[in-house]
Amino acid sequence: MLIRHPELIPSSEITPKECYLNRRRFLSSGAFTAAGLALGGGILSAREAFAGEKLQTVKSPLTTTGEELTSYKDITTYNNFYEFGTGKSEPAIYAKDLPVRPWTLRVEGKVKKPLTFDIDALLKLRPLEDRVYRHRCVEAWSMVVPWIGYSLSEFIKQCEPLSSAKYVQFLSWYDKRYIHWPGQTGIHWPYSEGLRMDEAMHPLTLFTFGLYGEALPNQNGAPVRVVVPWKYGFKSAKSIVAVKFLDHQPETTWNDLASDEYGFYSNVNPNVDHPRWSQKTERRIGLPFYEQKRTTLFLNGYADQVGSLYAGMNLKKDF
Ligand SMILES: Nc1nc2c(c(=O)[nH]1)N[C@H]1C(S)=C(S)[C@@H](COP(=O)(O)O)O[C@H]1N2
Ligand SMILES: [Mo]
Repeated sequence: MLIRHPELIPSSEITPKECYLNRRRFLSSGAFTAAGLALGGGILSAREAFAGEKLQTVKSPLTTTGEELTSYKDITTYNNFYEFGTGKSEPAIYAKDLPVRPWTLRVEGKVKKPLTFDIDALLKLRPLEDRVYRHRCVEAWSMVVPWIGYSLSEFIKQCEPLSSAKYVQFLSWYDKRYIHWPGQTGIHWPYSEGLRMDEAMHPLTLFTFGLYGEALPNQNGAPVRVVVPWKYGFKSAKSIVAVKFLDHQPETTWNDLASDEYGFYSNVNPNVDHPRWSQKTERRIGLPFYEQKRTTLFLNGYADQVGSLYAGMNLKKDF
C-alpha cells in the first residue's frame, strides 16, 4: 500500500482545494484496504458519505475578525490527535480509521436523567454558526480557524443538569483496535478534558461540527468536538462520545500526566511560562518563517469577554 506523506506532496499539486480533497479520498481508500481486511467493511461507505459534506451556516456575532485565516491545508495536516499518532502530520493519515457514523453522545452524571443523543439530531438542534477563532496550542504555535458550530450552552440546556453539577467532563472516542500507534506517552485513554460549569456555559465555548464550510475532517475531531478559544488547545477535546456532569473537578488527560506542566484551567497566559518554555510569544503556522512570531495575548485575546470568569483567582496558582 502506498501512502504518500502529506508534507512530501509538492504544494503545486494541491493548491486547488478540490484536488486536495480528491487526494484525501484516494488516500483514504488506500488506508481502508488494510483497515477493511482487519475489521470488515461498512465503515468506508459511512465515512465516504460524510467526508467533505457542506454545512449550511449563519453569520455569528461572536466571530473574531481581522486576522488572516490559516489555510485549510495547514489546519487539516498539522494536528494534535494523539490517538492517531504523536507526529503533527500523522492524524491526517491515520484518523481515516475513525468511524464517524453512526455516532452517539452519552450524557451522564448530575443530570435529571441520563440521555443519548444521535449526532445527526445534534447537527440540527440549532442553526450552525461560522465562528473564526484564534487557536493557541500549549506548544506555542497558533492558527486562525473558521470553525462551525453553536454555543455549547445550547447543548447543555438540553441535558438538564442538576444544580449540583459544577463541572463538565468530555470523553473522546477510544477503541484500542483502531488506535494507530503502540502508546508510549503514558496517556490513559480515553482522552478526558473538563471545564468549570460557568466556562462551559460561556457563549464563546463552541460545540463544533465543522470548519471552512464543511463537516469536520476526522483529524480535527469529527464528528463533534469542543473549542474553547481562550484556553490552550488541549482543553478542546475531539471526537466526543460522552459528556459527564460532576460535582467535582474531573481528572483530565494532560493534568494527570504532568500536573506541573498542564494545569486544569490552562488559560492562555503570557505571564505564566510552561516549565520547559516561555509562553510570551507564539508561532503562527503557515506563514513564512520570519513572519511567524506573535506576542501571545492574555486569554488569547478574549479577555474582554471571559476575564470576569476568573475575577479574584490567582492565575499563577490556578494556571
Ligand atoms: N481526543 C483528543 N483531543 C484533543 C487532542 C488529542 O490528542 N486527543 N489534542 C488537543 C490539542 S493539544 C490541541 S492543540 C487540539 C488540536 O486541534 P486541531 O488539530 O483541530 O488543531 O486538539 C486537542 N484535542
Ligand atoms: Mo495543543
